[in-house]
Amino acid sequence: MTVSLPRVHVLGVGAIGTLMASYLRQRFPALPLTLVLRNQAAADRWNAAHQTLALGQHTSVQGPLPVTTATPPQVHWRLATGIDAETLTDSSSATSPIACLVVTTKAYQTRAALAPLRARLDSHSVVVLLQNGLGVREELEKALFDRPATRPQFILATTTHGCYATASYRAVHAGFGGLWFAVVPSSNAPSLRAQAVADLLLALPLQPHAEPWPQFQIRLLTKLAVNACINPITALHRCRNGALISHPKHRITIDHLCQETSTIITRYLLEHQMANATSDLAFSPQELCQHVVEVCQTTAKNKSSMYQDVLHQRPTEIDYINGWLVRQAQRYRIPYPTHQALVAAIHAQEAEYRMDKD
Ligand code: KPL
Repeated sequence: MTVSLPRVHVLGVGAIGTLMASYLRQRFPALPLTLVLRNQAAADRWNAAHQTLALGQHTSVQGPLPVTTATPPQVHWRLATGIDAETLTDSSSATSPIACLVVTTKAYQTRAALAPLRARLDSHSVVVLLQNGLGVREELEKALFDRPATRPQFILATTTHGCYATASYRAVHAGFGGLWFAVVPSSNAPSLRAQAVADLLLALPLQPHAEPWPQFQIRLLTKLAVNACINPITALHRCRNGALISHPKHRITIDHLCQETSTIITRYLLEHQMANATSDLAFSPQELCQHVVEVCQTTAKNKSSMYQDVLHQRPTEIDYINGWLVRQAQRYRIPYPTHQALVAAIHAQEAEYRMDKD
């Protein structure tokens, strides 16, 4: 049986949204592609950008560097044309069902961004979530898709491609990494459409890897653990990743974070029956610390994504990184003083610049 290419809607057209939509358009020129724009201002910017997406490549790297780097394909500017746009606030905007929605909004924006599209998503839809941290899917299920029978099929994805926006609908693909994803098991019958979307992702020249769900969960937990032990310290001390390993004070904080994180994740693995010799080892305090130090070394010159958020006075993803660990620790009644202190300190910074803006 052949499944025709579903129309793909992309929600969240920042750096990663531009990367995904540009590569989808380049790789599948006949694929129907629609950008979902937040409001009229976004639609005006789309018109000012001549309804095109541009993805460039520079040799100088800004923004978070991927942990694994390889040479990006030698293309300097890709211009993606022939893309439709829908504005959420436009009363005449489409009401037709959405077959495939690729969501690249920040974790904390996702629920509000998806809510206006709820009526267009059902168990035949596939939603690809590309957020940092953990907890977004569970939040969406609780708030928007509480009836399992009408839930879309979720695909969770994570990327190490380094990409930053230079203007609206313009981004630079600065570092070549990989794209990993997994279809989330659901009680609904496995859908052919989820397979078609997985095939689309696998065909992108972004080093894609489809993984079984348990293996992918370990990948996400590992990324979360590393981000939780690096990002908030760099954001609070306004330092690059490399500084964390050269300052004894930061090394002590990392040690405490690794201890707490290891205990929390080990309990989580047990609860979800994911514990085995390999995962237990990966999340021992020693292994975790070693991994964090290695990431600090390989990304020494990077400003972490949370440091950049704080620098630009944007909300951070702390609630989906350390906040997620805190929520698990509370459930398990495990102490989490270092994570708690960091979450509180980042919230205080966010509140300060929110007040400055008001
Ligand atoms: O993923 C990252 C981030 O900044 O969010 C690390 C690995 C810490 C690189 O900066």
